[in-house]
Amino acid sequence: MGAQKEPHGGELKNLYLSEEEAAEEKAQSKDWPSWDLTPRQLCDIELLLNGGFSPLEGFLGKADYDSVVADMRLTDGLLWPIPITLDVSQHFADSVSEGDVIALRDREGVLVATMTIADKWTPDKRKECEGVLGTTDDTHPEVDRLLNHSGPVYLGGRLKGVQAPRHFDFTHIRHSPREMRDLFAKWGWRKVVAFQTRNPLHRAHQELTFRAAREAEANLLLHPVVGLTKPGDIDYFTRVRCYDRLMQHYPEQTSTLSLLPLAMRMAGPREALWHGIIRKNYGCTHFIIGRDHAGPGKDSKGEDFYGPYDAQDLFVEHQEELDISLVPFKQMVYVQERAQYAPVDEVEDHETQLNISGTELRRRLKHNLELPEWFSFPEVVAVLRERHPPLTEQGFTLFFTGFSGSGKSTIANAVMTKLMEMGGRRVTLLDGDVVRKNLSSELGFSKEHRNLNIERIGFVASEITKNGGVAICAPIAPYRGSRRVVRELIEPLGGFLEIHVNTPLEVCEARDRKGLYAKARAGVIKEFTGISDPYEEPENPEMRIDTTDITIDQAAQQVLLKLEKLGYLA
Ligand code: PPS
Repeated sequence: MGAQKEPHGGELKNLYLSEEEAAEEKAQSKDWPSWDLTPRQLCDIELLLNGGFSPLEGFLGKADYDSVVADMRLTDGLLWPIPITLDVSQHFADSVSEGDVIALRDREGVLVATMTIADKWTPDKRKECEGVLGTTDDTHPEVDRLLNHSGPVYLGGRLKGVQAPRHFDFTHIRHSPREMRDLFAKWGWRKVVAFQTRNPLHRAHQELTFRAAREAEANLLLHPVVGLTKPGDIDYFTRVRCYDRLMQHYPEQTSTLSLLPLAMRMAGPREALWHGIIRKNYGCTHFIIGRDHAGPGKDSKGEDFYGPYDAQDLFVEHQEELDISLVPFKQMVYVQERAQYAPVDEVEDHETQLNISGTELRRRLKHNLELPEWFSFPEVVAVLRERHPPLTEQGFTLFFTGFSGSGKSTIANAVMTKLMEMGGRRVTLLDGDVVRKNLSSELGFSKEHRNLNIERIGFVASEITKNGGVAICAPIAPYRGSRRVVRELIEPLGGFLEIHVNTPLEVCEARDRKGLYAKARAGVIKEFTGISDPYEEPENPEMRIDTTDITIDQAAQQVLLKLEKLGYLA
C-alpha cells in the first residue's frame, strides 16, 4: 500500500469515545447543562469529531480564535483560516462556567458530544468579520449570520464524541476522512484530485474535472458540499441526483462521489485554504480552485467582495506549507466548429464559443425551453426539470387583501371556481372567515393576533405552493409587516401575487353585507378595520382591483388574465 500524505498537523483526529465510554458519558450527561446544536453547529461538530477539521479537538478557545482571526494560524503556528466556534445565547452562557461539562444535542435531543468548557467569552464579531471575511457589509451571508443571527457568547473546549450526527439520506456516499482514506488505499489511488461544488454540474464541469485529473495523472473525488451552502442555492437532494447521473459519464475506476457535510462561510480566499485543508484530511493530494472560489456574490454597492483570482493567489502562497497542490480551474467553453469543449484561452478568434449562464439556465427551465445536449447531459436536465417544473406546473399563492366587504372573498371564490373549471390545478381557498373558524379560532383582532393569523395563513399557503398547488387567501391582512413575512416565505417556493382589493371604505360601509360596520360605528365591535383600527395600504401589490363599478366576473377575469400573462396558465 503506497503511503498516503499526512493529514493537516500530522494526525487524523477521531474524537469519538469507545462504545462503553460513550454509554457511560451518556448516563452522566443527564445532570449536565444541555445545548441544542444549530444546523450549522451540527455540521461543524460532525467534521470536528470525525477528523475532517484535524488537528482541531474541539470548538476554538479564545487564544486560538484571536490568532485565527488575526493571522490565519492556531497559537501553535499551524495554518487554520476559519474560526470554528460554538456560539450560544446569553441566557445559556450565564448558566455555565469555565470547567463545566455541557451536553451537546441534536434537534431531537440525541446526545452528540460533550464538551468541557475551557473558555467563555463575548467576541468582537465585527473584528471577526473584518479579519476573516474582509468586510462588515451584511449583504455577505456570513457577515449577516455573525452580526444578526448568531449567539453573543462563544464557548470553547475539547469534545468527546458520543454519537455521530445522524443522516438518513445518501448514506452509501457519506464517508468520514478515515473511511475515504481507507477506500483510496484499497483502490490503489495514490494521487487524488478533489473538486468542491455547491451547484449542479454540467458538461463543462465534467470536462474540466476530468482534464484536471488527467493532467495530474490522478483520480478524481467529486466532493460536493451538502451541509449549508449559500442561501438560495439549489437544494442538495436535487444536486446529488444530478451528480449521480453525471458520474456515469466518467470512465470507470477513475472517479468517485462522496458528500461533505460542511457549513460553508462563503469566505472566498480564506475559505479556499480551509477547503484544501479539509480535502487533505480526506486523503486528497490535489485541489481544484477556479474563478471566485466560495464567493459570496456582490456587496451592497454591487461590487464583488473578492477578486476573481484572490483564492488561487492565497492558495499558491501557502501551497507548500499545506502540502496539497492547487489545480487551477480553467473555464471551459463549447466550441461550435469543433463540437468539443476547450479551455477558454485555447479558443481561436475565428471559432464560435457557446455557453449558457446560470441565469439563462433558470430562465429556460422556468419556461420549459430547450437545453441543448452540448450544455448538459439529458439525464441531468431531467432531474433539474423535475425540481423546476415550468410555471404552468408550479404552485402559486393569490393573496387578496382589503377592507371587510371590499369583495375579496367573492373574487377569490370566483377565481377558484374558474381555475377548477379549467382543470389541472389543485386549489385551496383560505378565506378570512373560514380560517378564523378553523385555524385561528382562539384569536381576536389585536395587532398581535391579526399578525399571527396572517402568518398561519402564510404558512399553510407556503406548504400548498411548495407542493405545486394553488392557495387563494382572502384575509383583511391590514399590516404591511405580516404581508411581507408571507411574501418572503412563499416567493422562494413558487409564485406570489398580492392583490389589493382597494374598494373604498365608504363603498364597503354602504354595502355592509354582514351589518358589521353599523355595529363598529355603534362601538359594539371594537378594533374594526377602517373604523377603529388601521389598514396599511400595500405599496407594490401585483394588482389592484376596485369593485365599486365592476362585476365579480370582470374582477375574476382580470386576475386570470394576469396569471396568463405571467405564464402560470397553460
Ligand atoms: S385579519 O385582520 O386579516 O386577521 O382579519 P380576518 O382574519 O380577515 O378576519 C376578518 C373577518 O372577521 C370579521 N370581523 C372583523 N373584521 C375586522 N375587524 C374586526 N374587529 C372584526 N371582527 C370581526 C369580518 O367579518 C371579517 O371578514 P371579511 O370577509 O373581511 O368581511
